[in-house]
Amino acid sequence: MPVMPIGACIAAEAADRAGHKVRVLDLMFEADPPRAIESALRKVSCDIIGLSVRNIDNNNMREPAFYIADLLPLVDAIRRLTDAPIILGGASLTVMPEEILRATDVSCAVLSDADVVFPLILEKFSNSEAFGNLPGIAYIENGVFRRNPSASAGFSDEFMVPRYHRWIDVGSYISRLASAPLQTKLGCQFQCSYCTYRKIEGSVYRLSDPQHVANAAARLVSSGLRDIEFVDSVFNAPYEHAMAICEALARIRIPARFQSMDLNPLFLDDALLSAMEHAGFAGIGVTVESASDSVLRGLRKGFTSRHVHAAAETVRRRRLPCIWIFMLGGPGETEDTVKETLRFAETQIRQQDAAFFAIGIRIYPGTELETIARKQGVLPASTAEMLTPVFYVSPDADGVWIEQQVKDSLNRNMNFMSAVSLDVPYFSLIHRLGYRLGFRTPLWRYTRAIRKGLRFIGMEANH
Ligand code: B12
Repeated sequence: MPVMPIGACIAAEAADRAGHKVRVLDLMFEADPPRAIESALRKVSCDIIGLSVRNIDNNNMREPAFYIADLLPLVDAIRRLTDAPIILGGASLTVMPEEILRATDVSCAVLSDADVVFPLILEKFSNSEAFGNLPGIAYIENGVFRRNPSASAGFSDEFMVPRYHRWIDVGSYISRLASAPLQTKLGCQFQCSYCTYRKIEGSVYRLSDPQHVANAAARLVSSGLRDIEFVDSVFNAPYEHAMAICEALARIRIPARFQSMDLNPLFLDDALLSAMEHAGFAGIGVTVESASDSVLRGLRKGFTSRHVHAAAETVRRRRLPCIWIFMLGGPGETEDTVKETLRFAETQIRQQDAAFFAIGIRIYPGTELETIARKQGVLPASTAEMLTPVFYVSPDADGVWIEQQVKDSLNRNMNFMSAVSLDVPYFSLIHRLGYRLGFRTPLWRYTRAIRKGLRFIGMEANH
């Protein structure tokens, strides 16, 4: 699933505005990334190289992919051709900075507010000055990991929408049904036991000005990017902010199709969905994870099965397409709770909507899930070893049994999918074909049609 590299483009834009000469090499569609790097470095001589590393892994227990292993040959390719310092940035660094810095052995990483901090680092390197006291960075000094607190000055409205056309081949993304990311705030106040969002964005909200968000959306649309996805950790919290964003979007009346994959059922009501419809939303995702109270408690979701059922009723009253996202195997999961969640999905989700099931939860260091897993004796890996994906499945539920239940449910419900459905080699082809056939994002709206089509030609994923 191609995702536009917003972080890399923000870093490039900030450096450019600070007066540096900037080139972006987007490796997303390169068949041989190390070779692409070598060929670029033979043409351009660089003083400093920034690497944007978004994902550590694919969060998929059944077919885990470990992307940091792919990063090392890229760093080697750079080192073969230049001595330029390498600076890392991206969500993966905020999740596991020490482990990735040690694995790659590069100069430093930017962990927050790249638009401010990246130009400051560039200035320090340009003047051959020490950079160790800059806010929001991490580095290894004499074998010791150092991390400076961020000096957050609030949400930066200025860099909300980088000039994508200047930095990357936007057409390649559009033709694969990618949506343009737009962030309206930083911060997450939920306490979910497995989640990294507070580690990445902090737990204090930093809100943007809704009118600036609307203006940014208008700029995206006028540059040909009509499919816009809100990438806030949770779109509808704080509720008033989400409402203000929708109202500002509705006022400017632009031909955009908005989506957000991350709505919390606690703050999902008719007024919000009505405001989202007026704003031009084409689809929403509700991340309930489970419909069972004991699992919701174990995941520390902060809501109960009553809220999950109420959210389903609200969604059924509106016309917005919705995808329901579930995560099975969390603390407190048993055979009964799995059945309860699947029963909810099979009876409460409309035929035209979709459901996604993940099985097993990626354990990240520093989360409450890590503590729970260690207490239960199911996590032998040390913190450093946790860079390579490790997953949690409740000791009270058998992973293979859960997989079979999900498989059976998928066979009964053509609008359901699991990580296995996405892990097929022709997934990218589906996107390109979908675009040519006139499908528009979010693609999950067509889950039933796509699965039926694939089944008809005998190519459906073997769930
Ligand atoms: C929205 C979102 C999605 C959306 C994206 C929609 C879209 N159109 O962009 C969807 C649902 C599609 C998605 C998919 C996936 N996601 Co996601 N997603 C997020 C989320 C919530 C926000 C990402 C975002 O855009 N943030 C806003 C931008 C501005 O922030 P940023 O990219 O981090 O960039 C900032 C800094 O990192 C820095 N920076 C970035 N690059 C660089 C480079 C340099 C040199 C410098 C100096 C700085 C710098 O500058 C930016 C501004 O400060 C994050 C969690 C989070 N709160 O960050 C997870 C997250 C990024 N996703 C994650 C994962 C794993 C995935 C998937 C692999 C899941 C899956 N199984 O499919 C896929 C991968 C898709 C892909 N091709 O990469 C992980 C990645 C880390 C990890 N654990 O491996 C995160 C962190 C969540 C988590 N579980 O911890 N995701």
